[in-house]
Amino acid sequence: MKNIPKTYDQIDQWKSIMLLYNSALKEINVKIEILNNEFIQIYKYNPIEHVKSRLKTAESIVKKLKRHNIEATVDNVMEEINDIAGIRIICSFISDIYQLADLIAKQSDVTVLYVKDYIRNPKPNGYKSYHMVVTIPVYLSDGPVETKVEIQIRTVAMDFWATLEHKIYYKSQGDAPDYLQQELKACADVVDILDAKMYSLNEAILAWKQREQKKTEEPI
Ligand code: 0O2
Repeated sequence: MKNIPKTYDQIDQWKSIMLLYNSALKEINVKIEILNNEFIQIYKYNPIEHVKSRLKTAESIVKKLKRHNIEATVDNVMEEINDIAGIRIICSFISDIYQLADLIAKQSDVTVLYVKDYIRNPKPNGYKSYHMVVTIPVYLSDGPVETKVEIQIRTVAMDFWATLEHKIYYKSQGDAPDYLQQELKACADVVDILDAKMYSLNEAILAWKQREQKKTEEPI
């Protein structure tokens, strides 16, 4: 087995791997942009607030391997770490999340390896997000290479909670006192209420708009 880059050969190998994951990220980004543009064109509606993508740093990869007691080798990185290429899609409403996930999964060159639905099954700390690990072919000079990408889809409110929790707690690996964990969970519950309220407000406004439109269309 090869070790994490120490020699020039290994550094080259590492660079090739990162090029592969970076290319996979670009391909997924284009797919998402096309889906969003199509939505705007057909339904005059934009389900995606914004998209962030990133390549996991070597430091973060090694830390994750250590956390799972896995030796830091290049083979292990490719086999065991599923979020080297990560993309996060921030949607307006929960319904957008499932619709988008479905559209991504249906693309003929995308293979869904597995899904972790932390929206229907939130983590005990309150974390909510829809995760899909997919592969997508990256066409190199000597043929296609199926490359893993982790897609996280969540609402603006879920993202607000997860981003701050990541900053203040997630990386502390459960060392923080109980009362702080409870406070974070309480914040996650507020986020749930906010998501549900914004969704029902949106539905109510759409229904009101339809009624108003009908009124103007009715003969006098
Ligand atoms: P970082 O620093 O964000 O990259 P798997 O990938 O399925 O083999 P893993 O990684 O345990 O195993 O899967 P999971 O649970 O889907 O977590 C993947 C990523 O989701 C994490 O990556 C975080 O980005 C995010 N995540 C998961 N749980 C939490 C949580 O409780 N709080 C927050 N804020 N984010 C979470 P990393 O590599 O752990 O961290």
